[in-house]
Amino acid sequence: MCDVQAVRLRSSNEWRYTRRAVIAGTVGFASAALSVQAKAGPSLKVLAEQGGLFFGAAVTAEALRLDSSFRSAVLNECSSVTPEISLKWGAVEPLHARLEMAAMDEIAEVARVNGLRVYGHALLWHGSVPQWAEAMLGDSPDWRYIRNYFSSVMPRYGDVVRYWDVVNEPLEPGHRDDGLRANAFLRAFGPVYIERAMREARLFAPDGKLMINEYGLEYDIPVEGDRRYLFLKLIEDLKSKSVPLDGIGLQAHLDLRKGKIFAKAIREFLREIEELGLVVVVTELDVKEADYAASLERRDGAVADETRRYLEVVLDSPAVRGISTWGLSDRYSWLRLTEDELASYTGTWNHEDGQGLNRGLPLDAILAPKRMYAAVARTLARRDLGR
Ligand code: 9MR
Repeated sequence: MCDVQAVRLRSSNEWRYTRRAVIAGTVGFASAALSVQAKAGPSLKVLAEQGGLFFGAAVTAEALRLDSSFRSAVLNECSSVTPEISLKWGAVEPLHARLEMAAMDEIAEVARVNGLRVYGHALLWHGSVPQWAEAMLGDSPDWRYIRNYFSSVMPRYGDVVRYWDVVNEPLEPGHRDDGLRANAFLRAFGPVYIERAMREARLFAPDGKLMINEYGLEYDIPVEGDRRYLFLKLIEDLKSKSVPLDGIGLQAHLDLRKGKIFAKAIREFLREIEELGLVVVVTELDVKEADYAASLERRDGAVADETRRYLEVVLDSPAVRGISTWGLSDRYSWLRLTEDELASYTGTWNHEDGQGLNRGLPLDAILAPKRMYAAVARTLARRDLGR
């Protein structure tokens, strides 16, 4: 029987707890390296390459540095890594004019040494504006803060970064006709901040692929329908002004609580994107589960089925250039169970083997490939055959 208090304690900071424990070596993941090696068949990066794509995952510098079995899995499977945190403004310049690049330098160096690309996530994002910038942009809008940030990171990593999420999550339906989110940039500079950011980014990355990355575009629910529509309108507007926009990132945080993906709408959306001549990258694929009490087989089956449904639609588009998952192993996932979920599933799992975690990434907590891994592999392989 699970002790509620213990679960709560672990859950309130569950992911960090787990991560720290792994890093400290206090949690037994001894079979990890074995299970990765035991996997048969070509890696995801090889399958992706055969279809002209890249396969990547979001990582932290800390996990790459301290968790050697995880690092091996990343190097085996990925041709691209996305810094989960280290490139964001809040991470790079937590205090004004005091740059902290060590973590991002580490990720870039791992990429250089091992022949990987870095996916440049993310420059302007409401979720990572340093406090000083939030205040200063509020008091006296000065574009130089943004220029300094761009000029500090873009040339420095330009050799390994091909794609840049210049603007992340600019939309928030339901507030303004244009659907733009009232973030610090909109408040300081008005809607033109997006155009300005893209033009600024072009100066520092003349050959980079400049992207806008967005979430919540997959399901048949009103807010996501609105977001698909508003996203297309925004892109059309930018293209009509010859703004340097090369492509869009589809975060693809799939969510089994929302039902099944709305394949028809996604197809239509992608067709419009193709017509606008833009490329597409799936940037943050993972799956939030709906039922943690089901058997592992059912849980992993549901995650894999939704992944397959989504990738079958998206990989059908000639505009797609690559897929990244938001983490590679459930060991490091931002998808933590909510308090309510933990309360309702008390006693269901044994945390030590990672079953108390969300199982929405290709590898489980001991780095063994799950059915989601097979779903990604199979859809990538089919794209190859289809060419
Ligand atoms: O997964 C990321 C988490 O570890 C960070 O604390 C957080 C703030 O930097 O950002 C998370 O990543 C987000 C991504 O940058 C944008 N899309 C949603 C992701 C999950 O929140």
